[in-house]
This record gives sequence, structure tokens and C-alpha cells, in this order.
Amino acid sequence: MILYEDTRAPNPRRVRIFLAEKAMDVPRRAVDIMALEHHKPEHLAHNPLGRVPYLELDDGTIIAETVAICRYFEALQPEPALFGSSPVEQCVVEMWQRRMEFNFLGCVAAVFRHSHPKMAPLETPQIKAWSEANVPRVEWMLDFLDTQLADRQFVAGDAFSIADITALCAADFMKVARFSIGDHRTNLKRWHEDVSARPGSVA
Ligand SMILES: N[C@@H](CCC(=O)N[C@@H](CS)C(=O)NCC(=O)O)C(=O)O
Repeated sequence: MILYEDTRAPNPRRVRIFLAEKAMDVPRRAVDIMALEHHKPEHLAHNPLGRVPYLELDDGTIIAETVAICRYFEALQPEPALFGSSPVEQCVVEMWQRRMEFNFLGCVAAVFRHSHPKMAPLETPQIKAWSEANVPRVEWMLDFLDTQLADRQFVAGDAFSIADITALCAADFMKVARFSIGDHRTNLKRWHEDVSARPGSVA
């Protein structure tokens, strides 16, 4: 199998961290999205939505969408369980994963993609007002997470999960969108230090 990715982008990083946490190694091929390589016919034939990451299996099956790719690896190698173990854990992880993806990473990405001139070729139309509308959403999420992390170690409970991976990639992607966690959000800061110290976070 081959994992197609751009090493600077947050969604492929989610998959790399996931693989590192599972100690799995998968051959990877670089696709430079800033050079619009992902718009080449061979990539669009694989993923007509024109996004990375996507995974090509040996039989030619294409799996796109970060969470779908991660679920494939979870099924291949269930331990450590990064989507939760018991039925309740699995649903709680799913809840937080979706929140981190849509209400955190998505909002950070919108601020960056709809404001930075370099992102204009990827985000058409680029709408400044949409970038501005997402600024308070990101700040709200940072406050919300700080409150939530007061009484538990990880985003979805006591175990590290895909929700932490998505949140970490969103938090680190904040740099390009000019946000910071800030020293006053002590619980979120503690969480960020903890998850950043995990070996997989450098992936
Ligand atoms: N829903 C997709 C989103 C993937 C995505 O947006 N990837 C970005 C890189 S982080 C991309 O390919 N951008 C290229 C573009 O916007 O044209 C997923 O979860 O994998």
C-alpha cells in the first residue's frame, strides 16, 4: 500500500501520528499541494475530491478521508485502541473526534485558508469574511477545551485517542493562523505539553 500525503499539511499529519502510535510503518509518497500536484489527473483519478491524504491498497482500492484511513489501520492492528474499546468509549471518542475535526481543525483551517494570499489557489472563492467569522469560534473552542481538560487527562477521557490526534494537529496548525493557547489556559497547556511529548507527535 502507499499513503499519499503532503508533509506540511495537518490532515496527513493526523495519519502519520496515528501510525506512529500504533508503531506501524507504511510506504509514503509526497504530493505537493502548494504546487497543485494533487490536481494532476493521476491523483484526481484516485481521489476526485482533490485532497490528501489518501491510501492506495495493493488491490487498487483507494481509501480517502483521514478518519476512514485511520479506521482501516485500527482494524488491521486494534492495539492500542485509538477509537476507544467498549461501546461507550467508542461513541465518546467519536463524539470528541467529530468536535475536534469540525469545530476546531475546520475553524482553524477556515481562518488560514480564507485569509492567506498563498491559499487563494486552493480556496476559491477565498472569502475574508468567513476567515473573520471563524476567529471567535477558535477562541471559544480553546476556552471550552481548557474547561473540559480540567478533570481529565485527554480530550475524550482517560485514554489517548484519535480525538487527541485531531486536536493536536489543530492546535499546532494554529501557528499559521496566528492563534496561541496562551499561558492562562493552564489545562489546555498541560494537555498540549503532554501530547506533544509523545514520540508520535513528531510525525
Ligand atoms: N476531509 C478530508 C480533508 C482533507 C484535506 O482537506 N486535506 C488538505 C491538506 S490538510 C488538502 O488536501 N488540501 C488541498 C486543497 O485544499 O486543495 C480528510 O479528512 O482527509
